[in-house]
Amino acid sequence: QDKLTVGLVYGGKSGEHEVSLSTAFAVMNAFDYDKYELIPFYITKQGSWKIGSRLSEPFADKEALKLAGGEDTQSALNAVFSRLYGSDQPAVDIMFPLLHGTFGEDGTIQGLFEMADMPYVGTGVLASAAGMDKGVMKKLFTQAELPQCEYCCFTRSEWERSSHKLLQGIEDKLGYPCFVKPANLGSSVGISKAKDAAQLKHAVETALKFDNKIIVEEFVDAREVEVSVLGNDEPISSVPGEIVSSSEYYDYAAKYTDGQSEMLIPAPVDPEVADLLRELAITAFKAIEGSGITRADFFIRRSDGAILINEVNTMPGFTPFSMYPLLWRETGMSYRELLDRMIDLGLERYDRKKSLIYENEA
Ligand code: G1L
Repeated sequence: QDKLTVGLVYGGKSGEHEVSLSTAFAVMNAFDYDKYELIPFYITKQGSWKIGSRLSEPFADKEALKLAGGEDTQSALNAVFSRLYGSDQPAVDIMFPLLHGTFGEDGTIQGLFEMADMPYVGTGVLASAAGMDKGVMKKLFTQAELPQCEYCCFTRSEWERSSHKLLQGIEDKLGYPCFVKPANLGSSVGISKAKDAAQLKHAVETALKFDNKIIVEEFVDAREVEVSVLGNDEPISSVPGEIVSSSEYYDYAAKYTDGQSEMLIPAPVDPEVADLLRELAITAFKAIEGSGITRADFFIRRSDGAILINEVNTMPGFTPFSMYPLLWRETGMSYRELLDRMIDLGLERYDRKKSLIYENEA
């Protein structure tokens, strides 16, 4: 049998548990079972692992993904680490993680796969961790000369030592309103808008409950536009899409909704703007040393049309109705083709790294 075995990992301890299950169900249904077999790995809300049996067709319903009566953590991790046991036939050819920061910082599940000598889909350890930390990300963007909004970044100890000086600095540099966020993007909590010095102080203290590093950003009145990037060393980018919260464009041709907001695909921007966005998205992917996939999120400032990068997301929404896959569909790649490509890229990265190590040992 020459089918590739994909280990689908989903669930997890985070608040994204249900999102992860729905996404895993969509991914499972899109696979071409002439090419792949699937082994489901479910991480419960308590953090234990369950492994299901090998599948040559999707489950009938989402609930079955919870693997009632499935095997325990030890069997699941034995399968992940099967290469290290010297078995000639590893249980899984490649792991496909659909998890959000399950073990605190991102890059951790990728690190587990690295230690297990197991290929995996998506960004590697470094880019996953960088994509999770807004402070590190912004420094990398600066280094790559990407335009971004004004911001301040400081730690808990800097705040404790000199909050007065920091508050003054923020006020002078950013003005009001400004946005205060924990640097770790894993927590969508702890974010607030400050309109004056008192609110700013309070906002920082709130954010410090969720992280030891804080980011404060200037307010930018802007449109929000996103671009999908796919590849390893020579990544390609998709057409841009726009996120709109109002019904401003209610008669626009290709309008999608993911329940939260509306998506205009492609984004109604001039062709030169679209080209620039696609180029900057690739620069951002390279700036965080991405591999596999990232979604680059931009602002287009209303006052002057300036393009600013907001962030890159290494674990974007990934149902067939999410921005990332929809942008590829508009660019000419189906959801199923996208899955094929992502798996190829994960295997390619593994093979390249493998040959490097062999050279070093020789
Ligand atoms: F590894 C991939 F394929 F790159 C990958 C990993 C994770 C793509 C998308 C996601 N997304 C998520 O895990 C989620 C936070 C949307 C939960 Cl499903």
